[in-house]
Amino acid sequence: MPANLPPDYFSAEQRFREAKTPEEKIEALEEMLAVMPKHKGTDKLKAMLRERISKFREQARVRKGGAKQKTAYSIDREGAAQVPIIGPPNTGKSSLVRLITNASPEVADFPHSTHKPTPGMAPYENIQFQLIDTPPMTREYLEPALTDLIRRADMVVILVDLFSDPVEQLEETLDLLHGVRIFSQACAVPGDLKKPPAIRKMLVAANKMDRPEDREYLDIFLELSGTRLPSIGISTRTGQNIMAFIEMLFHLAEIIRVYTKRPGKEADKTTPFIISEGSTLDDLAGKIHNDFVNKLKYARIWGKSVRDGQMIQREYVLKDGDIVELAV
Ligand SMILES: Nc1nc2c(ncn2[C@@H]2O[C@H](COP(=O)(O)OP(=O)(O)O)[C@@H](O)[C@H]2O)c(=O)[nH]1
Ligand SMILES: [Mg+2]
Repeated sequence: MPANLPPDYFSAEQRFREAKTPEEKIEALEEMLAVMPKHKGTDKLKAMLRERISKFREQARVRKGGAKQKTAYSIDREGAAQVPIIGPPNTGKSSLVRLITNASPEVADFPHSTHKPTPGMAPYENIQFQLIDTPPMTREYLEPALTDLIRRADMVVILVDLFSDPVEQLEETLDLLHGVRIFSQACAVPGDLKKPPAIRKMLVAANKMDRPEDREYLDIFLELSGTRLPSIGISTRTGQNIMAFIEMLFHLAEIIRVYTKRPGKEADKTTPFIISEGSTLDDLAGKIHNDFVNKLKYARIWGKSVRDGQMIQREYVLKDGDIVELAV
């Protein structure tokens, strides 16, 4: 069992043991996965939990007695992270997904034009994020399948309209999430919840910042909302800050890209291993193959903060962009 598991993990594990239905088991397992620290030594445990989740999904399916219930809201994760774009109607969620992914959800100047989630892949250098366009969240109607999708995601973008009371829009969206026990990394979780909360990394993007002078409105929004979430002003119309937005996703995801090579060969820089920040050489080896950890004779590294070809130990903490030569 990896060290440093947080108390939330053990309370979810307790719930897992007490769960009676496959659905309850899945919920608890997903929470265990979500609260697990993103550093060394958790990869195997994560794989095991994912395996158990798919086992209980199968059980749930058999119990329901029918073909696999694939709804529009069960979207398989692809790429480095799954990121729903959520928020009130008309803030530009569909426009954003249209602009930076290969998907083309419908954009309209009236609210509620999006009825079902649409995933698309957004490239960042040599990796991709899976963004998901979603139907609006309002106090009048909150789709339970949407909140389930948010719970399964790696992180969440709350998109507000800089010119439609963004303070209220952000507050309303956060209230709705809190109502279904989904909290951000930046807020205090109430202690009196009947069921454990889900903590998701969140980012706030204020859209429609089309003109340079609109920057002032962004500052006012940030000041008035007092939000401690990472925030950025963007415009899907002009493309303002769109690259910076994708870069923020990369930093929030807390992942690094590492390339491997065999002695005497060149590294393939097009297909990185995507691993959690803080992962060690041992974690990387375990990810390549179970046996690899034992077979590994030595490893050398090329990177920004090391001497070229320097030998590294198993507990060496890898950095984004490192090239590792693995000798077996
Ligand atoms: N001025 C401006 N309008 C935008 C921008 N992004 C989207 N819109 C408009 O906002 C309206 C709603 O966009 P849509 O993407 O359908 O929003 P959704 O309901 O959140 O999916 C449409 O009329 C868009 O053309 C932007 O960056 N600037
Ligand atoms: Mg839409």
